[in-house]
Amino acid sequence: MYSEVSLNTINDKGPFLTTILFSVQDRVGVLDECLSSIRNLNVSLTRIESRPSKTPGWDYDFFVDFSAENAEQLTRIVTTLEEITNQVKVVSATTTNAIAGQVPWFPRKKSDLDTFANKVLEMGEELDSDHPGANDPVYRARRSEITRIAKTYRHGQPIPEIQYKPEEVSTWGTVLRNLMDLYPTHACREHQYVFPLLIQNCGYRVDNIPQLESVSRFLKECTGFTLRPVMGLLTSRDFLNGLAFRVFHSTQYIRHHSKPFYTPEPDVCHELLGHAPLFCDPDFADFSQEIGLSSLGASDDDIEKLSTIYWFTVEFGLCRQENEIRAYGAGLLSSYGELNYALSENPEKRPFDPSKTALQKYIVTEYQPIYFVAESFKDAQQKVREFAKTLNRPFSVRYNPYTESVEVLDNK
Ligand code: HBI
Ligand code: FE
Repeated sequence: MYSEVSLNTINDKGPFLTTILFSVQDRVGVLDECLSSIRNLNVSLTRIESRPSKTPGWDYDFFVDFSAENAEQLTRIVTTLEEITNQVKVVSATTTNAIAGQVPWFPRKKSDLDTFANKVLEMGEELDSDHPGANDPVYRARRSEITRIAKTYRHGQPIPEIQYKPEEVSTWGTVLRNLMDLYPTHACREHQYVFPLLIQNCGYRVDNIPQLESVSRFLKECTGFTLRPVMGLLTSRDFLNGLAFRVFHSTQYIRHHSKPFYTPEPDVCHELLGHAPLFCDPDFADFSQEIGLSSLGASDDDIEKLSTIYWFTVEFGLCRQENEIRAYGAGLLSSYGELNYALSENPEKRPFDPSKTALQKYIVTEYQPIYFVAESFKDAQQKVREFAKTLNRPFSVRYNPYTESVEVLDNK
């Protein structure tokens, strides 16, 4: 299951960021012996994780990460461990030059996403001057009250409920009532399939704003996706990294009541009407996670390309269904005006092809002049996976759903 690095094939000089997997049979002190043997070689560990072993005859697997100065030291660690247990594998040994010099930090497990909680580009309090709520102190105070939840939220906690004010519910109702008219003729079949289920299970109604926690639980049952509250815009890198763990960062506040059909940023209408329904679809969930996995440790240039792909798919994607073109992008499914426009004759439509789509320039303040049409989510995922192989990253990753963590494989 794990790519095993053979010690005598390591030619690089090192140092190596190494992950070793060793298994033990349960007896008092055995882990201590293994770790002491590493400590005695003066090597410090950066991670240790355990799990019950899947290999017959062994009780526990341990994954340990450390930096080995050179191939000799790595060999010595392995041989020393082999005196205690003969079940030792080098899962990966990547030169730290490659890692430290080029590879940005990235989350290895779902709870690492807690580190993004305070890292927002725009703070709740400091709205741009052209934001409809910029000069409304009541709106701004309400926003800070809601974003505080995101700031203190930690992995594993239930998302606190919000008692939305009548004015907020009315804004939501206005948006929803309008969009419901267009969904039957404009939304993709996946959106149409799940919408009644969201009405039944999560309180999607014109007189009720659904709670993130309730929607998150429902998504989890459908595809394993979960929502995580966020204060505002994250960097593209952090935002895409979340998708690798099937986590969608979702705002919880609502747009300003003075302009129910306009918001310069994501809000709860955009997240719950545009994004959430699609994450209920298994193929779409896989597709989104594929973009996320490609973004882990990607270069800034590659993040740019993946963001552009995200933009023209998850946000503004169209797809072909029974010889018709339908919308699946959240930016369309949450905007009456652009949903109508996108399916009209006016904008240009091109087939989705990641290597071309990734280079397409776009503007965020107006309707898109060009949309990309996917054949299916499975096809789009396959294409993104092929595209990801062309990005310059010295390793590949695999998601382990049991541990909700990524395994880093040194071969591409
Ligand atoms: N952050 N909270 C949040 N929501 C988004 O939709 C979002 C983001 N950061 C970046 C981003 N979208 C896009 O610009 C893509 O680049 C990922
Ligand atoms: Fe969005």
